[in-house]
Amino acid sequence: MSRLLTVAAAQLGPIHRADDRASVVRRMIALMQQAKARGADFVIYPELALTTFFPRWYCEDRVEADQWFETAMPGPDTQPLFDTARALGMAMSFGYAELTPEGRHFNSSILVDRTGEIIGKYRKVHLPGHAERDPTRAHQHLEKRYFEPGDRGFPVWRFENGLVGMAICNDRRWPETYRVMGLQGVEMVVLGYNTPTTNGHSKTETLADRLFHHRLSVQAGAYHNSTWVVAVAKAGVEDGFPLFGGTLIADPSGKIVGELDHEEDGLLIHACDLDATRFGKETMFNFAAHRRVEHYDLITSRIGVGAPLGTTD
Ligand code: CDV
Repeated sequence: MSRLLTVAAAQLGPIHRADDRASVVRRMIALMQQAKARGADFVIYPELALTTFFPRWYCEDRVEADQWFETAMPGPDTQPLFDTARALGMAMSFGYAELTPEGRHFNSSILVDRTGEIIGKYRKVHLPGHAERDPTRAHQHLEKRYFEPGDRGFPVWRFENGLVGMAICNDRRWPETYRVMGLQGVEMVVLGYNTPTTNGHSKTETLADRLFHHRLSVQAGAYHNSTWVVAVAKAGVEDGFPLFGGTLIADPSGKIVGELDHEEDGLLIHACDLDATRFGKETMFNFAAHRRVEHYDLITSRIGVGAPLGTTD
């Protein structure tokens, strides 16, 4: 018998600075209700789903940015989302800015089961951008100012009769993200993102180039680890700053099985057979049979590029 998990990638259109959490949660609930009506069991929302993509805004005093962080999950504004999920029997995952009781700041996401219990938390490892205002850029990307790198690695959880892991936005571009989860047998990676349509520097890179690299990264991660990947955008123009859409689901062979073609709130639904991950895991990417870890040392011992190791013999 196949293990079907029907997922809903719940893309969110723009969230402006002036939009409050309660209005965003209402949009998320509307998407969840539609997803349930269309047969989904698991709804996945984007990175920093509750607010505008605030790392584009420079706050001289970092404490000012705490307005965008959650000190409790669920909190008063997000409780209705949890209540709806429990009432509908819907599992969910979404990203948010986390401020811990110790005053630590993370770009986080959670896995919530059908009873509304948080069973897993991930904190974004690969933080792009910069920590200080950069006047040469068309827009700021201050993740290194507002967050510290995740401190939990890339765990995988037993979830919905399968093995599920999380990643966040820039993590999707790093093969290590998927491989660490692949080594735990991951069958589905869920990830949200906020990706500007321009990079702030290049005059030549097109939106088509950026969407190509988004797809390439997700499809390669899926294929190399024989896992489903559900990638969910926050999209559209937030206070004049455009984010691309491109919400998609890649199957364990790396093929895209569905993709949204707009930048508004919307759903991409697919019944994912978790057993479809077996073929790749037992053949081309049978790690136990084929990996040669004695040659992979540089992956963890070096961070940047160093001297070449080639010899003349
Ligand atoms: N939110 C992100 O991590 N965005 C990055 C941008 C800055 C390139 C991304 O990888 O999509």
